[in-house]
Amino acid sequence: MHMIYNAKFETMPRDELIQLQIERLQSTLNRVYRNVGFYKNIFDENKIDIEKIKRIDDIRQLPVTTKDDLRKSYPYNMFAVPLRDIVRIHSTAGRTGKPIAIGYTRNDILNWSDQVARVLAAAGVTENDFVQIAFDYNMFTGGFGLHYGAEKMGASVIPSSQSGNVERQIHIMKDYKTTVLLSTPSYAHRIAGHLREMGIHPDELNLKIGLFGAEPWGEATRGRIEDALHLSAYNIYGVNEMMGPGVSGECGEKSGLHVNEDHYIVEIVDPRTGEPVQHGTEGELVITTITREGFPLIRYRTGDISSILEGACPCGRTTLRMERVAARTDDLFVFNGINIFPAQIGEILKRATGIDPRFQVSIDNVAGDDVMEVKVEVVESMFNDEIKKIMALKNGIAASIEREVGATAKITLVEQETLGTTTGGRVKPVIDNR
Ligand code: DLL
Repeated sequence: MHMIYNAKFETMPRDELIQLQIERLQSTLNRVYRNVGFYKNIFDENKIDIEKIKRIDDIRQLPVTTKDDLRKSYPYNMFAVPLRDIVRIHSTAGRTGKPIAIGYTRNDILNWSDQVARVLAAAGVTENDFVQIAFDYNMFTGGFGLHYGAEKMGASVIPSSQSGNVERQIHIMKDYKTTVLLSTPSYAHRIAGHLREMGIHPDELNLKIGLFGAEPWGEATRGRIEDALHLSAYNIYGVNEMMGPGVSGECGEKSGLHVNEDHYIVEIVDPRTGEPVQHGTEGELVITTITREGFPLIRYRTGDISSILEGACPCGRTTLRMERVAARTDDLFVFNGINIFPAQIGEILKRATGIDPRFQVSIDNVAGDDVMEVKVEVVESMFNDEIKKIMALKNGIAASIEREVGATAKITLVEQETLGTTTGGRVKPVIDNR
């Protein structure tokens, strides 16, 4: 049985935990009402009397917060503390390419580290481990978030980041005797592929545990990664707006992800009506932060499809478990750990072509590597251009996607009306064949 990092909160009797959630929710509501104009306005508009939110189910009376609300308040309008109290800023993709800025106070960072340490411990990581963090260290929360948590638990942290050079990653793993790998599942796949090419048997490495997240993956992928890297693979979930990784993670049972409920209240709602659904029913995951100082969010619609699992977990934790996230309610897709809205690509295409072309993104897995192709419908006259001009257009689009979105894509120009449409005449923006 793996160690429980913060037994006080992870094994708290449910009635006490719920009481704690209510108290923390009330204080959060008071703070956002006082300090965040957006919440004052929507609470007033909806005639919300925060004093009347007394039971956990009362949360349903509160309005939801969406990604668009956050985008509109870019950069600092949703921060609930003076900027001098912010010690860190991360960011995430908004719907149309305009980002969302996320602020953390010193306390937020301490809480976040604790949440991550719990998730690592639940997978069996201890202070004796060498933890290689192959997530990007930048405005994305993966690298820094996991780093602080792993360091907090006392592990030896190797911040290798998600470098394009997979062989270097493997050399580090070999030389430093890495025992725990943290990355996206697709990157773990790439590592496995390179290992084979380099003729290194996984037993020449010291890997025991892998924690993978930031994009959807299932049991088939778990099996493939475990076989290829000879480790035990665990799912970790998080959202930049909710600090980052650390919202939930699997324990030794590998049957659902335990939510850090002393920091987050989770609900599942019907994505069409917004009405809460019963435990066990699939719907959209909605999260409320209840300890966050810098960037508290009330009923944030994550766009992720999940469900709440019923019943106690044999691991001893009393916290609710969520089903792994396999799909989203919107067009956001995750490619090599990067969140991308098709609209971001649309903006680039508009600029590059001078028209507003129809396009379709397709994602495939080719021999373990995820690859992206963007098909763009261009007007016929463009095909009459010299080859040189066409090449320049394609290269320009690819370079902009690389620079602005951070992803490599193959660009294919197609004639108008060749992309298939769904009912309603809309081109399906993303075809995910992974
Ligand atoms: O991906 C935070 C993170 C970093 C999680 C490292 C785990 C490990 P964002 O970039 O904001 O944050 O992306 C959040 O990614 O809404 C899901 O759609 C998807 N996602 C994250 N974890 C998982 C997972 C980080 N374990 C979005 N399974 C979320 C499926 C996941 N999807």
